[in-house]
Amino acid sequence: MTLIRNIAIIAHVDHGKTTLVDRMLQSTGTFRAGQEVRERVMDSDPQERERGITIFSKNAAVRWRDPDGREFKLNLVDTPGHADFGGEVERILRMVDGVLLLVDAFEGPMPQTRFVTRKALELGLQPVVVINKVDRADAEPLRVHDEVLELLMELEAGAAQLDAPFLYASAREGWAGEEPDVRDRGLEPLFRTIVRTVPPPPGDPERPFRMLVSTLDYSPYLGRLAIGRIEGGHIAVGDRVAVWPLDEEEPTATDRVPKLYVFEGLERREAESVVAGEIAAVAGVEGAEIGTTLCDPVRPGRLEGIAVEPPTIAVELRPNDSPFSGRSGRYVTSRQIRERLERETLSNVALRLEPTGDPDRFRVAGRGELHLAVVMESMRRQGYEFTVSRPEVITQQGPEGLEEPYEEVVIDVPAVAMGVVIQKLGERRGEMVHMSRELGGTVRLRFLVPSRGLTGYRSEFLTDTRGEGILHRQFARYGPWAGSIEARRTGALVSMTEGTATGYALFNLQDRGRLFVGPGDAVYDGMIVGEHARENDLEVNTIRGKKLTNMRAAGSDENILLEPPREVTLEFGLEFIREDELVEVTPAAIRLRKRALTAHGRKRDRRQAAT
Ligand SMILES: Nc1nc2c(ncn2[C@@H]2O[C@H](COP(=O)(O)OP(=O)(O)OP(=O)(O)O)[C@@H](O)[C@H]2O)c(=O)[nH]1
Ligand SMILES: [Mg+2]
Repeated sequence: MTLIRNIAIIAHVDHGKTTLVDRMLQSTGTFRAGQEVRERVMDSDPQERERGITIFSKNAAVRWRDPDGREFKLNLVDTPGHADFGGEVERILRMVDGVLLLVDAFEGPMPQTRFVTRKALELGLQPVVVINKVDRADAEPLRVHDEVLELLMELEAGAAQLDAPFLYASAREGWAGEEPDVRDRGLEPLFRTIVRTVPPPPGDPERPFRMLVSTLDYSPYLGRLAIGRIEGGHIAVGDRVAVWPLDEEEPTATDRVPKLYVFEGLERREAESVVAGEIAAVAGVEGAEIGTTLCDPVRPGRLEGIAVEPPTIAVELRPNDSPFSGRSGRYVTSRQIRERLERETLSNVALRLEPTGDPDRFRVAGRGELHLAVVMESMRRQGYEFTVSRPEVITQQGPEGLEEPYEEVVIDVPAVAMGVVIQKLGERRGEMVHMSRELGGTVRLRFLVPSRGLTGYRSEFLTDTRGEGILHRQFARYGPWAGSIEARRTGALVSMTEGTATGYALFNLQDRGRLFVGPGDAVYDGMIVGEHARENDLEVNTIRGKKLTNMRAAGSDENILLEPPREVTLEFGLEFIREDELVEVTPAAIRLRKRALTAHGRKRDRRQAAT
C-alpha cells in the first residue's frame, strides 16, 4: 500500500510557494530528462502568467523514497497568496492533513501569512514552517524564525502545532536544511520532515465511502470532475455514489461513476479504484458542487462543509448599452451574462451572485477588486460584453449602528516617504497601529483603514514613494462607518460626439489632463476620454480635424507631440470611476463612460448629485 501525505503550501503572496513546487517536482524526477519546463509551471492559467501570481489552488503529486526504501506519495496543493483569493485557500484546506507554511526570510509574517495560518490552525492542520529565500542578501532567518513562533503563539496553536519543525530554504536554488547554512542536501530535509511531521490521512477503507468535494475541474470529454480527499471507504469505476449537498436533509441524487483519477506529477492518471486517504477526481457526477458530500448511497453520510469568509465588496453588472455594444462580444444578453456568472459561483466559492429585483442587473460580491477583476477579465476573453458599476463596500448593521469593512495595510517604504504616506492614509480615515524599526533604510508601517479609503490609493502610493514602496492589504474586520471619505478629486474629460479621435483634437486637449484614448480610437457621446486636471467634468470634442483653410500649418500633424494615452485596464477602471460612471467591458476594449450618454442626461445627473 502506498504511504500518502496530503499537504497544502500556504503563504503570503510572493513568498515562493509555486517556485518550491517546481523544485519538489524536479527533484523527484517528475519531468523527463531534458524536458523543457517553464518556471512556476503550476501557474498555468493565462491570467496567472500575465500577472505573475497564483490565482487558483491546484493539485499535483510527487513520489519520494525515504532512506529505508519506503515510497511515499505526496499530494501537494499549491495555493494563491494574494488576499483577494483567500477563498481559494479556504476551500482546499479540508483536502489536506498538514501545511507547508512558507515565510520570506526578510519580510517575515505578513497579513496573508496570518490569515492562512489561522485558517490552517483552526482546522487542526499540522504546519511545517519553511523560512524561504534564505539566499537573499538581506535575509534575516533567525529574526523571522522568532516572528513566526510569535505568530503561532498569538494564534493559539495547539501543542503539536507549536512544536512545528522549522526549515530554512531557498526554493529558487532548490535546497532546504534544518539550519540556515545547511545547503548541500537539496530538498531531502524537506521531504523527510514532511513525512515525519504531517500525519497520514485519516480514513478507514472498510467504512462506507465519503468524499467532500473541494475542487471542481472540467474535462472536455467527461464534463465536471469533483476533486477531494476520500475520508472513508473506497470508490471504483462503475460504483453508484450519492450526492448530499450541505443544506439538504438527505442525498439529492445518485449517479454511476464512469471514470476516476488520481494525481501523478502535474497530470491526472486514470484509476480503477481509489481508497480512503487518497485525493481523487471523480467524473460524471451531476450536482457535485464544492462543499457537497459524495457518499455510499446505501449507507449515506454527510461531511461537514467548507467555511468561507463572506465577501466585502460588490459591483453591478448589466448588459452593455453603449453605442458600441455588440461590436466585439459574442455573449451580450442578460441571460447569457447571468448563466456565466452562475457557473462561476460553482467553483469560485468566495464569489456571490445576489438578486437585485431587476432581471437585467446582477450584483456580484467578492473579496476585493482583483478578485472581481479576474472574473470579469476571463469573461471578456471568452467573448462576453457588459458594463460594471463602481465597487461598493458591503456594509452591515452592528450593535452600535452601521459598520463597514476595514483592512489591515502593511507598508514598507523608504524612510523619507513615510510622512506623505501617513498623511494620505490619515485623510482616508486610516489609523496607524504600528511602526517598526528601520530595516535597511525602509520602515514598516501598519494601518487599519476602511476599505473605501483605499480605493484608488495604490497608484498614488506608487507615485508618492517613487515606486519603491510595497503595500499589502488584507480584510481585517468590520468596524464603525467612518463617515464621508473623499473619492477621486478630479473630473472626467467626456466626449460629446461620436467618431474617431484625431491627433489634432487630442493635442489640443492634452494639457487639460491625462488622456485615455489615442488618435484613431473610436469614441462616443458620454465616453470618458481622459481625467480632467480639475474637479469638474469637461465636455470635449476629440474628433475635430484641422481646418483645411489653415494651409500654413497643413501637414504639421506629424510634428504633433502626443503623450501616449494611459492604458485603461479593468482594475484601473474599477478604481477610477465614480458613482455616475461605468466601465464598459468588451473583448476588444475596456472603456470608461458616464452612465448618461447624452449631455442633457449628464446635466440632470449632476443636478441630482448636487441635491
Ligand atoms: N531570492 C529568492 N527568490 C525566490 C525564492 N523563491 C521564490 N523566489 C522568487 O519570488 C517570486 C515569487 O515566487 P512565486 O513562487 O511565484 O511565489 P508564490 O508564493 O507562489 O506567489 P503567489 O502564488 O502569487 O502568492 C519569484 O520572482 C521567484 O523567483 C527564493 O528562494 N529565493
Ligand atoms: Mg504561487
